[in-house]
Amino acid sequence: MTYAAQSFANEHSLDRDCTTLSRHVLQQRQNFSPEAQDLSAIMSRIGLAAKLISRRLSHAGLVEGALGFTGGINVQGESVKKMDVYANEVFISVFKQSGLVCRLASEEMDKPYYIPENCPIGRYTLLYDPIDGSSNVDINLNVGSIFSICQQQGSDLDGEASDLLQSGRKQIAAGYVLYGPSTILVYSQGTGVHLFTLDPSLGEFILSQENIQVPERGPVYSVNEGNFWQWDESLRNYIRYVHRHEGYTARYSGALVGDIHRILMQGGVFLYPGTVKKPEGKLRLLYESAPLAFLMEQAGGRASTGTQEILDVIPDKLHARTPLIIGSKENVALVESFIQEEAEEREVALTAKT
Ligand code: P6P
Repeated sequence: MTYAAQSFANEHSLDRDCTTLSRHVLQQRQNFSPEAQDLSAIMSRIGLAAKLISRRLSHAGLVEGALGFTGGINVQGESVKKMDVYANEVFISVFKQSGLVCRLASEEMDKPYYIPENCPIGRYTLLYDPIDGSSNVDINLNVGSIFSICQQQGSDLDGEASDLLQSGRKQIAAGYVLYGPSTILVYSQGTGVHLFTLDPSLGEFILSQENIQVPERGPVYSVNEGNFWQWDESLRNYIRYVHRHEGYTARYSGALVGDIHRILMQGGVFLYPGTVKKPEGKLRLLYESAPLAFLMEQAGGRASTGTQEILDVIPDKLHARTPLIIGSKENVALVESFIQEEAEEREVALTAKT
């Protein structure tokens, strides 16, 4: 190989290895404004949190006290895993002395956590699910972290962080970390969806895929069919449809991030519908459905409650839940068509009675 060709190959390889999270944020903004620098620094710290959690997960079975339950119950009424607590504290620690993030809102904390030294200078809030799918932790299956970055609106003098109760379209950036065979970080700041892979030898997340587009339609439907009899008839009709038609395959891991990543990469639809007992469903809007919806829309897909775009939902409380139907445009539309059909039949029946 000529020197020039070798030099080009080296340059290309080096350039790729130097496309870290912080550099990519600035590249995407094509400027070095204070806002761009802030987001670059925030993403770099999220990357640090992901590395710390990935390191813990990679040998949790050898770490005293890393696995199992704490014996506590979180604000969601769920049993808390030791890894939930550890990961939550990691995110808090990486943003201390950052001057960037004043508030953190987490699935694991009833109220937002304020980092005094960062307030009020830091005008950003991180909303996150530190370990999503923690039921998988003790059996060494994939888990994830989900994050959303918002700009603080107003002074929040009462410490209620009521400005967080806003549409998901106000998010500045959002993403997730998937702790799988490799640890990857997928994010968007509104200019496409990009994937970084952790290179343990460098200790850096390196860009490995840019501008991911979810297929218009896909074969996968991802849902916990164990809840079948708790769903509305419309969702049961959708499941009957995919059971009876060629070209569909079921995949469900019990951990949202892994299931969503499969949909993002291969197409299809993930559903966590409401049930008769819990019409609002299980998944939380501000730090699960909304960040994932932001990503999916950026990738050319959709995310709906079944009757409303997820990104248009304005929550009434921090830990509000919504039903979630998310993925390829055509697959989401198919699910919605069953919901619409059922609603129309009910309307007709109601009209006939009156
Ligand atoms: P189910 C994990 O607890 C989680 O919040 C998501 O990661 C996952 O998609 C869902 O709940 C699984 O819930 O009811 O199917 O076990």
